[in-house]
Amino acid sequence: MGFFDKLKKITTNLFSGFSEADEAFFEELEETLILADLGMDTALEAVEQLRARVRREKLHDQEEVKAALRDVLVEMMDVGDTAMDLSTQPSVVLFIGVNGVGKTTSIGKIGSRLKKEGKRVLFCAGDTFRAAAADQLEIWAQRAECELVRQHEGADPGAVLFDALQAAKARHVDVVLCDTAGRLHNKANLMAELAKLSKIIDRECPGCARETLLVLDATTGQNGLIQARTFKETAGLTGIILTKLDGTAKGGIVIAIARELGVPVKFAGVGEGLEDLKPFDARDYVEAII
Ligand SMILES: Nc1nc2c(ncn2[C@@H]2O[C@H](COP(=O)(O)OP(=O)(O)O)[C@@H](O)[C@H]2O)c(=O)[nH]1
Ligand SMILES: [Mg+2]
Repeated sequence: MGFFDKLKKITTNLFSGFSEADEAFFEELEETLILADLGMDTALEAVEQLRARVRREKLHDQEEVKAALRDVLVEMMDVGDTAMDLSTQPSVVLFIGVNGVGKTTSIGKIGSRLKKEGKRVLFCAGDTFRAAAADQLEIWAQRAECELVRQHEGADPGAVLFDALQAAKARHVDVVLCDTAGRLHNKANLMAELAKLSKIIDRECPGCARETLLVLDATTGQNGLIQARTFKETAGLTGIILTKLDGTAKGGIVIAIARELGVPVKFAGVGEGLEDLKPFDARDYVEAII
């Protein structure tokens, strides 16, 4: 079974009655893509591109049209490097996003992957808003066999990050994965908090490789796109982690996000277990939904 087999196919009905790529087909395709949460603009553009390709390449049968549709969607998602830059020791990765999207869980899963690749990984419990948040990260640290730096509830996230970076340097940690609180979607707060964290990284680890990953819940569909726009304006995102792709028919949001924000999706989550997150592969993904 492929990683994306838990995704729902979005085009089954569309191609079941396929006879030719005529106007009726393109109209139905547009509707299907909108329902799958590509959003109006991205759906229209995908259909436009497919139409042009069908005409130019004189495509007729179902398999040819399907393959062309897959190519169009894969190309739309090709907006940048999907690998993380972890080229320095330490490298620092910030995980941001609203409550409940899967930040802490994703840190656990990514930590476990990096650990298995032989890296020394340290989690930074930067969500100090609730004591339970650090407890949850601690459980993931044990599961993933990663180190953890935490403080008391209500501590300054900047102080926790400072401690984590000190520890990382002293222990020759390869990657620091930093959790953040989800209550920062007020733009001014978010900007101030991220600027502060960024300054601490600059001071403690000048020139280090960094990622700022926005975690989004795929089941929230177009709402996720709105969140992503706000975060993009304020946070200097380097990538997206899309969680909860398992069992949703709204997986098309991946395509809308990549195309409209120009930020690559770097990881996808399809469940709650340690193994349920992988580097995002656009080709595998499109083959699972089309
Ligand atoms: N089905 C599914 N659930 C997920 C996935 N990622 C996270 N979750 C669940 O979403 C809930 C919130 O996750 P959490 O990491 O605490 O979110 P945070 O508030 O952003 O840190 C938890 O119950 C997770 O198990 C995923 O890819 N698929
Ligand atoms: Mg959390």
